[in-house]
Amino acid sequence: MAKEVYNASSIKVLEGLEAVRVRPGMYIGSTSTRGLNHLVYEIVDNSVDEHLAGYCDTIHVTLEADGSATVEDNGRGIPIDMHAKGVSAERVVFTTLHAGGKFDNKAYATSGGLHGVGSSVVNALSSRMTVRVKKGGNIYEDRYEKGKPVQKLVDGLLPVVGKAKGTGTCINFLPDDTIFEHTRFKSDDIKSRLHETTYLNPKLTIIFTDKREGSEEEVTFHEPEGIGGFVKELNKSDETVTDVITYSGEYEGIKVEVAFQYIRDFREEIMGFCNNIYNSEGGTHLTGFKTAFTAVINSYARELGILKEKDANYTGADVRNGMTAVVSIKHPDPRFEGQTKTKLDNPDASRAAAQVTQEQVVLFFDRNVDQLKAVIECAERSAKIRKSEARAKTNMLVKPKFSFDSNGKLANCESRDASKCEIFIVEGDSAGGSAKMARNRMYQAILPIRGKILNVEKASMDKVLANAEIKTMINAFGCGFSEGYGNDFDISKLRYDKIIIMADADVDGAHICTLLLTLFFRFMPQLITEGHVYIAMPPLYKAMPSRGKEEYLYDDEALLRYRRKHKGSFTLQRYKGLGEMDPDQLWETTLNPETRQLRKVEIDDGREASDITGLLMGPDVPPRKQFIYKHARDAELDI
Ligand code: TTJ
Repeated sequence: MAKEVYNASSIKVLEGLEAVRVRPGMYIGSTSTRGLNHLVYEIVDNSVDEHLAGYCDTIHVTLEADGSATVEDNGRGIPIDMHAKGVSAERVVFTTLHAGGKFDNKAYATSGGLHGVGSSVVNALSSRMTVRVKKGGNIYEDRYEKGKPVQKLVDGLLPVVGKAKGTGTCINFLPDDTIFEHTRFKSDDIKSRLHETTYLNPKLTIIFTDKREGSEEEVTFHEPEGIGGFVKELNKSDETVTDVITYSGEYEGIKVEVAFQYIRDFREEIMGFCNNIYNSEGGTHLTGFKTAFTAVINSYARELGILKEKDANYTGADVRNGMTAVVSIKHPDPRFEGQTKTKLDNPDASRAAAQVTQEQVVLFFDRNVDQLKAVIECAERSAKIRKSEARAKTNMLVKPKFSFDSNGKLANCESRDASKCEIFIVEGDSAGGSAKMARNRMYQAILPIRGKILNVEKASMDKVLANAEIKTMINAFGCGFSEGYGNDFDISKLRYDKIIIMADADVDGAHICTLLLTLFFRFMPQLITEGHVYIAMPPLYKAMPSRGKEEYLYDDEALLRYRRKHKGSFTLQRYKGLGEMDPDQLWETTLNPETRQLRKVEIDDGREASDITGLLMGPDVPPRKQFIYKHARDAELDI
């Protein structure tokens, strides 16, 4: 190995990259598939920055047959000349850890914050990496293994390995299988992220190629309509009630671009981007946009006499009812806060988004009153429902005539030690009956509910709340409920550590799951965020071999495994529903904490939820729904 690797500054560098290998999660979030895909984004974002600088219009992203990934652009090429440290500048880029300096390094002032400086991290986490730079008719090459340079330099500079026309950078890397749990990139996630990148950069083309055996494909992403096209795509399977409306402007050196459209559904999906990077926790750009938009719509509604003097203003949520929007800003010095550092924090971003919105939206609606009226109709529908929900809630709170167990269906447990208690919400009376017989009476409560009673349209949550079984459930939990966080809800009063939804693995079961999760998420979100909600996973099959022990199989994969492993003959019983199990079986497979399988309902950040849902449902579901569908679908697929 070349000597120069071991001079003083290099040793410091290697210690830096070693730190990345020791705690990879600190640098790429996780070592799951998500962290793995992140490696690709870290590299691609460098080429996108080169595009933003005006020098690159095409990026090739290739998942190679050998499991590595290649990113190639036609930019100016990473600088390869001698750096102050006595080696090629390229080597400095790939071996210097920028962490810590990420947010205040002016050299990266136009980058999105978390990206653009991660190439050394990717290097450190790759068992091998090859860098090729095309410049001045030559191809220069450098190579690394686990972040350490293995290419011999020529007087500190990269060797020429071939001739080339044009300029550009090409990186190939193989993720280290001793670091990552899995090393198979997930092409659907990568494709959707690359697609998103082309919406945000309408002059950029990204060509994605999968060369891995069995999943070969090539897709070209190019979206000349920009974020307007993005909104159109998000709404492609919805009934729209306005056009896609786009505007842009600049204020205090911050560029603001917005596209929005309303659909005929009770949902809101607003995505914020800063310097092309998605901010899953939102931030000041969204706050500014929302505040200004709400004010504009309220003042129009009064002007048009739709809101009378005695009427209260529409709330922000009313005004955004049915809105799909993308807010994309370019900021010279973005700052981030929040748990995952994905919440934009710059106060001037709020001012810029508000200013541009206030100006441009008024300009547009003044000339397009039909579009304005469609928006106000959406706000009006939301306000109506909001008021009826408030009424339903007051009714519940002032007349708690239902007792702890209003209709006698709850079979409560004996213990009052909440940390040990569980409540099973069971679909169907017959499964409920079996569960009551099978349970551990000390710690397990059973509440049967009937599916069809719950079958209420999503808009009429007040009806759901009026439902006796749901009342019983809310009373049983003991912590009240409230829209959003805070006020009436008190998690410390929760009577059960685990709330376990037990439903059949069919469409009705998934529907019940969806409704319950909707209800929890909307009125008792802390049940979910604090990890109290679970979905029971009863087995799909029981395999009974002619000799040997019978075995419960929880999914089709388990069945396949069983078939492969088990050569002799066996009888297979398929459970169509919980009702088919006798109490003993139900205890063993679903209730007994020692043997059962539970899926904990967890909240991912918006991005992950949207990725997964994108796969299953198409990218047209807002975050809350995404979350709910995700779990309901999981239930449908896996229970
Ligand atoms: C920097 O300023 C001088 C001209 O080149 C600029 C530059 O860095 N260009 C550049 C970097 N283009 N492409 C990259 C790049 C591409 C990949 C795939 C990965 C990395 C780390 C950088």
